[in-house]
Amino acid sequence: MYSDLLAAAIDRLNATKFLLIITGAGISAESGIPTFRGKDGLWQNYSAEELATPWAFERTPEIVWKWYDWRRGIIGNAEPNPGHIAIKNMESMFPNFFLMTQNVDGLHGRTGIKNMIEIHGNLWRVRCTSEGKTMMLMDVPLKTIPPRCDCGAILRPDVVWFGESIPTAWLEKSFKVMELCDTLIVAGTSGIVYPVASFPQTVKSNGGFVIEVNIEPTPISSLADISLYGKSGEILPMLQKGLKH
Ligand code: BV8
Repeated sequence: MYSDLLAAAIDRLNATKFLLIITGAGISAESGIPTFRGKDGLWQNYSAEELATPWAFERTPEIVWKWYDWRRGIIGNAEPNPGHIAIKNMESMFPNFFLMTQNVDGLHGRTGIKNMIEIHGNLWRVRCTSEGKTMMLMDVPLKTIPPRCDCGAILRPDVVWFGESIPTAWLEKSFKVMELCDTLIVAGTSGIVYPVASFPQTVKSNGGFVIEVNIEPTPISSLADISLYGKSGEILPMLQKGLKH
């Protein structure tokens, strides 16, 4: 029924008091959303520097805005997949649980999960470039590209771009849960983008147990205690079904 590695991961989870999960774009791949660095990746036709940076937005706001509109068009038709659902189900199966996602697509939030931070922001939210206040894009009149705040300043996607620091509050929360968790599941991330790429090592150094879920080996594989190679939409539900909690 289960491979030995899957059975070992389930044994570990059944002994876990605080489960931390970190996800990346791979968890949304089975919802039809292209990943960043895969063969059909989002970055394939563009370089991150051209689009996901503050200086790109300053130089060509319309191009950057339209790239996010294109992505919202794809994401708007996507549904959370069994991997997202399994994570939501796990939330109530552990004494303590926390999800940290790098994804900006909002799919985890659509499962109703509560204990979560979207550490790179959310592309359905926008932020005033002058006042810093945020609002949902659906509440903004789209008269111009990019749209403008009622103060007149242009609005930007409320995401963390390359070269931008992750908000301190989110970083502080991240380091707290990495200290407290006894098991980390890291699913669907290439382990390339910092500072999140360093988080599995931080959990390891804190004495935590690391379970990796990915379709292929990544830089995280060398430090993971268990690497489960396969689709997150298949593996995460199998892990969840094996839980006794
Ligand atoms: C920071 C939001 C301090 C926007 C994203 C030079 C100048 C400036 C900075 C740097 C620099 N060099 C390095 C840096 C640091 C930089 C960085 O790490 N760069 C990398 C490329 C080397 N990091 C930053 O800039 C961060 N801030 O460091 O602040 C600072 C400040 C000033 C100057 C210096 C430092 C901010 C990083 C956040 C960037 N924002 N997104 C947007 O999305 O539009 S990053 C983007 O990549 C997404 O958030 C994405 O989630 C994230 C990580 O990618 P993954 O999620 O891992 O996706 P990927 O496609 O790579 O991998 C998918 C994986 O899934 C693969 O492994 C695949 O095998 C697997 N998979 C596929 N299908 C499945 C699957 N697995 C399971 N099942 C499947 N079905």
